[in-house]
Amino acid sequence: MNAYVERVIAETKTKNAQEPEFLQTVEEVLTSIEPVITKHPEYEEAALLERIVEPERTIEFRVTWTDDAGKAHVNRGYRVQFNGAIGPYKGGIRFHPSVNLGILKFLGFEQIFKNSLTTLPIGGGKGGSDFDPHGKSNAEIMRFCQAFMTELQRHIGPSTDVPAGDIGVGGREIGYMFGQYRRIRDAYDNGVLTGKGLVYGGSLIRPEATGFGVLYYAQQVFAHEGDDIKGKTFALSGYGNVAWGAAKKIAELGGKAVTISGHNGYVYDPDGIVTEEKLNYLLEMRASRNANVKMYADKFGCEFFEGKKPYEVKADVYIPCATQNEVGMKEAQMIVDAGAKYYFEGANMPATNEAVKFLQEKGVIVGPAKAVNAGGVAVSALEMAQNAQHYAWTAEEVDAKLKNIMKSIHDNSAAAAAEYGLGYDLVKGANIAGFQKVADAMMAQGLF
Ligand code: NDP
Ligand code: 2IT
Repeated sequence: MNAYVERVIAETKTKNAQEPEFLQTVEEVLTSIEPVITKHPEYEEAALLERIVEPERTIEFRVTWTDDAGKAHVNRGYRVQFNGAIGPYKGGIRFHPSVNLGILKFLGFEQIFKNSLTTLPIGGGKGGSDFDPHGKSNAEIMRFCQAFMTELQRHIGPSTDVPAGDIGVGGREIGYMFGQYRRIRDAYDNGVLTGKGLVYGGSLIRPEATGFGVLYYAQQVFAHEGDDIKGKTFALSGYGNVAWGAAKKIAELGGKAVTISGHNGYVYDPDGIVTEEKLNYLLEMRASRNANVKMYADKFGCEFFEGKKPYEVKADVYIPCATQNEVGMKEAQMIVDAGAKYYFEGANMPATNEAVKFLQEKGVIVGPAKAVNAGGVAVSALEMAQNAQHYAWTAEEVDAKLKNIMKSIHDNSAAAAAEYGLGYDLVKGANIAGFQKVADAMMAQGLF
């Protein structure tokens, strides 16, 4: 391995020993950009890699809120402003009990290269809290969002840092956070958050963007392979925003999503999640106080497999849309055994590094998260552009731009891999293409 890459990985491991998810992505990205580092010895003199693995700023704060009985609770809030070389920090907010600084650093690090790949001017950031929205009333969610934004508002702005949604944060939460920002700052800075409701500056297609983008990217891969989505079965994990958008587009393109999942198991629907009623029910489930994937099985008379993951179902294409590291070696083996040729990452880092390598070795085409799910943040950047113009584009305009962006991401990744003699390796290609632009910007801007 390149000695500089090796040294920075080792130093990062020593410095961040308590952050396994962050170390996982650093190792994955740095090893795959090795040929670029070898080609550019000047990066070492400028400590480029040491800088790129260190967030420009991390903010950690207390969030105090009261439940419906009047009892006070304290959660931890965070914002990681990882890299602003190519634009304002941009990335979602996650509310989930597992959230800690290491998880947000992994997500923020991935976001740097994903955002660079979108071709739009956005830096990388991520935030969140260990607050658990499951089982909370609407009023409790509102009070939590207000308390969270009361502190966060002093660190963000339309040209400094622009949060959006992620796990546990959708349109409702963005609305409450935007309301609190406006109340405190007394300014209609609607470009400060994305994923807003349509009536106060949101963009058409933003709710669908991540899932639609996954399929637009997949279409490019299918075209490369001389294949077609029509008639294919898809195994999805998750039942939230990303899974919903993906299932909807799969149905539109003549495919069939046959599984969805949550923390407690998965549902198998052999007829496919293809009707409007079923697709809309996913939205209802996600919004309900006791959201749980079993609700789908109960409503539509399908089987629920408690405590199991959907990878045991045979499908042509696998698209994880839930959380990190749900695909280990066991699940990767199931995907290979099913004879599937395609695996696209809707979620962020859904597989271990070992599992991704194994899938590629076995000839499965892997579409990596930072390319495949970039449609969400790309339409967020289009929302920022519309807000800055005090204007709104039609759904057709936004959708056409999203399609073009996903094609560029695929083509630029494939071209970067080819340039370094890596064949059609979309994983390394995405890392190289995403990294190169950020590296050029950092080198041009001097030491920072
Ligand atoms: P949602 O909150 O809408 O849905 C999350 C889904 O993941 C639910 O089905 C949830 O099930 C499941 N899930 C969450 N945590 C776990 C866990 N620990 N184990 C098993 N299942 C879990 O989130 P999104 O759809 O927005 O996000 C899904 C993934 O996509 C995440 O990795 C996110 O980072 C990524 N992503 C999201 C984008 C967006 O625009 N929203 C853009 C790009 C990537 P349950 O409720 O049962 O826990
Ligand atoms: O992981 C992601 O790209 C997101 N959660 C979306 C971020 C955004 O700013 O729209």
